[in-house]
Amino acid sequence: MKYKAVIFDLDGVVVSTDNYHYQGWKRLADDENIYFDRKINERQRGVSRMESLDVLLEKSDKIYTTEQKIEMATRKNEYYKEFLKDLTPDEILPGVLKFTEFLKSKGIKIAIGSSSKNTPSILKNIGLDSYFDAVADGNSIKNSKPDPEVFLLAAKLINEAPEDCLVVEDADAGVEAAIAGGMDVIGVGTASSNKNATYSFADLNCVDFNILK
Ligand code: B16
Ligand code: MG
Repeated sequence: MKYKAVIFDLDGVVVSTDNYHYQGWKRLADDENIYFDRKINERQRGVSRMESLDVLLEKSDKIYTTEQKIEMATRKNEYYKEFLKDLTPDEILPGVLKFTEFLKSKGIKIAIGSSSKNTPSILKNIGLDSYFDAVADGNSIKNSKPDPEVFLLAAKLINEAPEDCLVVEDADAGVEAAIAGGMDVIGVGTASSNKNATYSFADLNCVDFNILK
Protein backbone atom coordinates (compact mmCIF):
# COMPACT_ATOMS: atom_id res chain seq x y z
CA MET A 1 0.00 0.00 0.00
CA LYS A 2 1.16 3.56 -0.69
CA TYR A 3 0.80 4.77 2.94
CA LYS A 4 1.68 3.10 6.25
CA ALA A 5 -0.53 5.36 8.34
CA VAL A 6 -3.42 7.80 8.07
CA ILE A 7 -3.59 10.72 10.53
CA PHE A 8 -7.07 12.14 11.07
CA ASP A 9 -7.89 15.65 12.18
CA LEU A 10 -10.72 15.47 14.75
CA ASP A 11 -13.15 18.44 14.66
CA GLY A 12 -14.81 18.50 11.23
CA VAL A 13 -13.26 15.23 10.02
CA VAL A 14 -14.11 12.53 12.58
CA VAL A 15 -16.90 14.33 14.41
CA SER A 16 -19.23 17.26 13.74
CA THR A 17 -17.95 19.35 16.68
CA ASP A 18 -16.91 22.11 14.25
CA ASN A 19 -20.49 23.36 14.38
CA TYR A 20 -20.38 23.44 18.20
CA HIS A 21 -17.17 25.51 18.04
CA TYR A 22 -19.09 27.97 15.83
CA GLN A 23 -21.98 28.14 18.29
CA GLY A 24 -19.65 28.63 21.27
CA TRP A 25 -17.82 31.51 19.55
CA LYS A 26 -21.11 33.01 18.35
CA ARG A 27 -22.43 33.10 21.91
CA LEU A 28 -19.24 34.79 23.14
CA ALA A 29 -19.39 37.30 20.26
CA ASP A 30 -23.02 38.10 21.13
CA ASP A 31 -22.06 38.56 24.84
CA GLU A 32 -19.40 41.05 23.78
CA ASN A 33 -21.38 42.75 20.97
CA ILE A 34 -18.84 41.73 18.36
CA TYR A 35 -19.88 40.88 14.79
CA PHE A 36 -19.27 37.20 13.96
CA ASP A 37 -20.42 34.92 11.16
CA ARG A 38 -19.73 31.54 9.51
CA LYS A 39 -17.16 33.08 7.15
CA ILE A 40 -15.09 34.40 10.07
CA ASN A 41 -15.50 31.00 11.76
CA GLU A 42 -13.91 29.29 8.73
CA ARG A 43 -10.61 30.97 9.66
CA GLN A 44 -10.79 29.44 13.15
CA ARG A 45 -10.74 25.88 11.80
CA GLY A 46 -7.65 23.99 12.94
CA VAL A 47 -6.07 26.89 14.82
CA SER A 48 -5.69 27.00 18.61
CA ARG A 49 -8.26 28.40 21.03
CA MET A 50 -6.31 31.63 21.71
CA GLU A 51 -5.57 32.16 18.01
CA SER A 52 -9.27 31.57 17.27
CA LEU A 53 -10.12 34.29 19.81
CA ASP A 54 -7.73 36.69 18.04
CA VAL A 55 -9.63 36.03 14.77
CA LEU A 56 -12.91 36.90 16.52
CA LEU A 57 -11.46 40.06 18.13
CA GLU A 58 -10.40 41.47 14.74
CA LYS A 59 -13.98 42.83 14.53
CA SER A 60 -13.68 44.69 17.84
CA ASP A 61 -12.19 48.17 18.32
CA LYS A 62 -11.31 47.52 21.96
CA ILE A 63 -7.87 46.64 23.30
CA TYR A 64 -7.99 43.65 25.67
CA THR A 65 -5.57 42.66 28.41
CA THR A 66 -4.15 39.14 28.51
CA GLU A 67 -6.39 38.39 31.52
CA GLN A 68 -9.50 39.52 29.63
CA LYS A 69 -8.54 37.37 26.66
CA ILE A 70 -7.98 34.31 28.84
CA GLU A 71 -11.36 34.89 30.50
CA MET A 72 -13.12 35.14 27.13
CA ALA A 73 -11.42 32.01 25.74
CA THR A 74 -12.33 30.15 28.93
CA ARG A 75 -15.93 31.34 28.70
CA LYS A 76 -16.20 30.15 25.10
CA ASN A 77 -14.73 26.79 26.12
CA GLU A 78 -17.37 26.46 28.87
CA TYR A 79 -20.11 27.12 26.29
CA TYR A 80 -18.48 24.58 23.96
CA LYS A 81 -18.19 21.96 26.72
CA GLU A 82 -21.95 22.23 27.31
CA PHE A 83 -22.44 20.87 23.78
CA LEU A 84 -19.83 18.14 24.33
CA LYS A 85 -21.83 16.76 27.26
CA ASP A 86 -24.50 15.55 24.82
CA LEU A 87 -22.06 14.27 22.20
CA THR A 88 -22.74 10.66 21.17
CA PRO A 89 -21.40 8.22 18.54
CA ASP A 90 -24.26 9.45 16.30
CA GLU A 91 -22.15 12.52 15.62
CA ILE A 92 -19.29 10.57 14.03
CA LEU A 93 -19.21 11.96 10.47
CA PRO A 94 -20.30 9.92 7.41
CA GLY A 95 -17.76 7.43 6.11
CA VAL A 96 -15.34 7.67 9.05
CA LEU A 97 -15.87 4.14 10.37
CA LYS A 98 -16.06 2.59 6.89
CA PHE A 99 -12.69 4.20 6.02
CA THR A 100 -10.94 3.43 9.32
CA GLU A 101 -12.14 -0.20 9.31
CA PHE A 102 -10.81 -0.57 5.75
CA LEU A 103 -7.43 0.87 6.84
CA LYS A 104 -7.28 -1.45 9.84
CA SER A 105 -8.07 -4.46 7.60
CA LYS A 106 -5.07 -3.52 5.40
CA GLY A 107 -2.71 -3.12 8.37
CA ILE A 108 -2.50 0.67 7.90
CA LYS A 109 -2.15 2.48 11.24
CA ILE A 110 -4.58 5.23 12.21
CA ALA A 111 -3.89 8.23 14.45
CA ILE A 112 -5.47 11.50 15.52
CA GLY A 113 -3.76 14.87 14.93
CA SER A 114 -5.94 17.60 16.44
CA SER A 115 -5.33 21.13 17.75
CA SER A 116 -8.07 20.61 20.33
CA LYS A 117 -7.37 20.35 24.05
CA ASN A 118 -10.80 18.71 24.37
CA THR A 119 -9.72 15.72 22.25
CA PRO A 120 -9.71 13.13 25.12
CA SER A 121 -13.28 13.89 26.23
CA ILE A 122 -14.56 14.07 22.63
CA LEU A 123 -13.06 10.65 21.76
CA LYS A 124 -14.52 9.20 24.96
CA ASN A 125 -18.02 10.54 24.26
CA ILE A 126 -18.07 9.14 20.72
CA GLY A 127 -16.77 5.76 21.95
CA LEU A 128 -13.44 5.95 20.08
CA ASP A 129 -11.07 6.58 23.01
CA SER A 130 -9.11 3.36 22.47
CA TYR A 131 -9.76 3.02 18.74
CA PHE A 132 -6.72 4.86 17.31
CA ASP A 133 -3.10 3.69 17.41
CA ALA A 134 -2.03 7.11 18.73
CA VAL A 135 -3.50 10.47 19.65
CA ALA A 136 -1.59 13.76 19.26
CA ASP A 137 -3.59 16.81 20.33
CA GLY A 138 -3.57 20.38 21.60
CA ASN A 139 -2.44 19.20 25.03
CA SER A 140 0.88 17.90 23.73
CA ILE A 141 2.03 20.59 21.30
CA LYS A 142 3.38 24.16 21.45
CA ASN A 143 2.49 25.31 17.93
CA SER A 144 -0.88 24.61 16.37
CA LYS A 145 -1.68 24.22 12.67
CA PRO A 146 -0.48 25.50 10.17
CA ASP A 147 2.67 24.43 12.03
CA PRO A 148 3.22 20.71 11.33
CA GLU A 149 4.05 19.87 14.98
CA VAL A 150 0.88 17.89 15.78
CA PHE A 151 1.16 15.71 12.66
CA LEU A 152 4.89 15.10 13.17
CA LEU A 153 4.16 14.09 16.75
CA ALA A 154 1.43 11.68 15.60
CA ALA A 155 3.85 10.10 13.08
CA LYS A 156 6.48 9.78 15.80
CA LEU A 157 4.02 8.13 18.22
CA ILE A 158 3.21 5.45 15.63
CA ASN A 159 6.85 5.11 14.53
CA GLU A 160 6.28 6.03 10.90
CA ALA A 161 8.18 8.46 8.65
CA PRO A 162 6.17 11.57 7.64
CA GLU A 163 6.40 10.65 3.94
CA ASP A 164 4.61 7.35 4.70
CA CYS A 165 1.67 9.17 6.34
CA LEU A 166 -1.49 10.55 4.77
CA VAL A 167 -3.40 13.28 6.62
CA VAL A 168 -7.18 13.93 6.45
CA GLU A 169 -8.16 17.57 7.07
CA ASP A 170 -11.17 19.92 6.86
CA ALA A 171 -9.16 23.12 7.50
CA ASP A 172 -6.89 25.12 5.21
CA ALA A 173 -4.51 25.55 8.18
CA GLY A 174 -4.42 21.74 8.51
CA VAL A 175 -3.70 21.21 4.80
CA GLU A 176 -0.76 23.64 5.12
CA ALA A 177 0.44 21.84 8.25
CA ALA A 178 0.42 18.43 6.57
CA ILE A 179 2.34 19.72 3.55
CA ALA A 180 4.84 21.52 5.80
CA GLY A 181 5.36 18.19 7.57
CA GLY A 182 6.10 16.39 4.28
CA MET A 183 2.82 14.47 4.20
CA ASP A 184 0.18 13.95 1.52
CA VAL A 185 -3.28 15.20 2.50
CA ILE A 186 -6.93 14.52 1.72
CA GLY A 187 -9.04 17.71 1.93
CA VAL A 188 -12.66 17.17 2.99
CA GLY A 189 -15.46 19.65 3.73
CA THR A 190 -14.14 23.20 3.61
CA ALA A 191 -10.67 21.97 2.63
CA SER A 192 -12.03 19.97 -0.32
CA SER A 193 -11.62 23.15 -2.38
CA ASN A 194 -8.04 23.70 -1.21
CA LYS A 195 -5.85 23.49 -4.33
CA ASN A 196 -2.82 22.33 -2.34
CA ALA A 197 -4.55 19.18 -1.07
CA THR A 198 -3.20 15.99 -2.67
CA TYR A 199 -6.73 14.53 -2.93
CA SER A 200 -10.16 16.14 -2.45
CA PHE A 201 -13.47 14.55 -1.47
CA ALA A 202 -16.71 16.07 -0.16
CA ASP A 203 -16.53 13.76 2.89
CA LEU A 204 -15.01 10.44 3.93
CA ASN A 205 -17.93 8.52 2.41
CA CYS A 206 -16.70 9.65 -1.01
CA VAL A 207 -13.05 8.53 -0.65
CA ASP A 208 -11.83 6.36 -3.52
CA PHE A 209 -9.82 3.64 -1.73
CA ASN A 210 -7.67 3.24 -4.89
CA ILE A 211 -5.64 6.30 -3.80
CA LEU A 212 -4.12 4.05 -1.13
CA LYS A 213 -2.68 1.52 -3.62
P1 B16 B 1 -10.11 23.59 21.76
P2 B16 B 1 -9.03 20.16 14.96
C1 B16 B 1 -9.40 22.45 16.29
O1 B16 B 1 -9.57 21.07 16.18
C2 B16 B 1 -10.62 23.19 15.78
O2 B16 B 1 -10.75 23.00 14.36
C3 B16 B 1 -10.45 24.66 16.03
O3 B16 B 1 -11.58 25.37 15.58
C4 B16 B 1 -10.24 24.89 17.54
O4 B16 B 1 -10.02 26.26 17.81
C5 B16 B 1 -9.05 24.06 18.01
O5 B16 B 1 -9.25 22.69 17.69
C6 B16 B 1 -8.81 24.18 19.50
O6 B16 B 1 -9.88 23.56 20.16
O7 B16 B 1 -10.63 24.94 22.09
O8 B16 B 1 -11.11 22.47 21.97
O9 B16 B 1 -8.77 23.29 22.40
O10 B16 B 1 -9.83 20.58 13.77
O11 B16 B 1 -7.54 20.42 14.84
O12 B16 B 1 -9.35 18.76 15.42
MG1 MG C 1 -10.70 20.25 11.84
